[in-house]
Amino acid sequence: MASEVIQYEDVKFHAEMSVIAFDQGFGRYDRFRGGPDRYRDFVGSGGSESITLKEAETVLRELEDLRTKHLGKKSGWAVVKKMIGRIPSEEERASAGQLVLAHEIGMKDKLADAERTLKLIIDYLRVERERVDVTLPGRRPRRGHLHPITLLRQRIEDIFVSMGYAVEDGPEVETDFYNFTALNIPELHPARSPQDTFYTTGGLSLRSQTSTVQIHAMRRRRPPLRVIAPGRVFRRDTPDATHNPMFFQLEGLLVERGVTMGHLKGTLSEFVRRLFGAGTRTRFRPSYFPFTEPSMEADYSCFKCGGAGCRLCKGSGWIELGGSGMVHPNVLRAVKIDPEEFSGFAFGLGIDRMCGLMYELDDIRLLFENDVRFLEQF
Ligand code: FA5
Repeated sequence: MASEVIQYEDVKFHAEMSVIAFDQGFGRYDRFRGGPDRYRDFVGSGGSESITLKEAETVLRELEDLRTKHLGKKSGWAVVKKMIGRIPSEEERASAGQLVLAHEIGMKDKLADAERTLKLIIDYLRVERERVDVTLPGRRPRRGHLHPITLLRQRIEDIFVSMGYAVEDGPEVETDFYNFTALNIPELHPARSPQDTFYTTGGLSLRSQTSTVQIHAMRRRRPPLRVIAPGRVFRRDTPDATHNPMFFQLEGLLVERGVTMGHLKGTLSEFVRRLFGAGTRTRFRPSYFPFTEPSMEADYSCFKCGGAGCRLCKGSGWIELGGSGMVHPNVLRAVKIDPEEFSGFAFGLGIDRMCGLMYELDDIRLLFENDVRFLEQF
């Protein structure tokens, strides 16, 4: 055919054959034609025809293949176009050119119409797939709750706040002065050993009792003052069912004019009545603390058996509340308060052991194991 002379009729024939072949191939995609709104028939609630995103993407790829096959560089159509140049008559060449162009536009229009519909369907279905239904119920986050020690601490705080006490805070890392010396425990004093704590090489230590806050409070606020100071303390104690090397205490301090042991006893008695019930009794035993004089241990009647004796109170009917006493004059002097003018009382409770008793725990170490099966019970 290369050297053959080509006539208009030849081009027309080959062009029409090619168009027929194209139309045969395109036939199954014809349903996607119909103008810019045709896609609506396939998507949304009003669509009468249906197609999935995957199907639409496949069809779009097939249309691209069809275009290459029938109109691409190596297609029969490319041959037809080349034939035009070999028509000797200029007039016929022009007519053949127009004819071929008209057919080409016809085929391309069909492809473009179907492709536009498919692209719109694909866009719509992709948005649909990624759409978030904001009306669906959310996933509820698991809520934590307060630790049993915190719950008890808050109950104790509420009672003392209602009696006019302010809640005071103090550092957990202390100097020797606050932890011992100012509390009337000089160097080499034997009272340091049961309160042995953790020291840094720089002369600091972790406080072994919240009594340190007595000194901070008296330096910060001058008397008259009423404070409680809950917080973490640290001791070189070997862990067992009633001991931890880290535990919580709550300190109380009242310094005013004319304070007596009667005020101290009345305060602690009222406190246990509010915490454990109106029938709760107290008793006081002599004791020793370097920073109080006189000193005493306070006990309260067992909240479980009412004093008859049970497993909880080990048969005695009494439970130990903590240490207490009248603030030692040396302590007042250490913070430049005149013991002739002011007097006061102080007390210190161990929250962990109290918490253990109230919840009937066999072992206070459970409180710090962070086992949610345990913690979820409170
Ligand atoms: C003191 O720490 C004094 N500061 C209390 C005090 C304050 C007396 C004010 C006078 C005036 P003691 O060492 O006894 O006292 O400890 C008080 C409470 O802490 C104890 O009753 C106990 O409940 C708790 N406790 C002591 N060691 C531990 C430990 N290793 N683990 C858990 N709780 C402990």
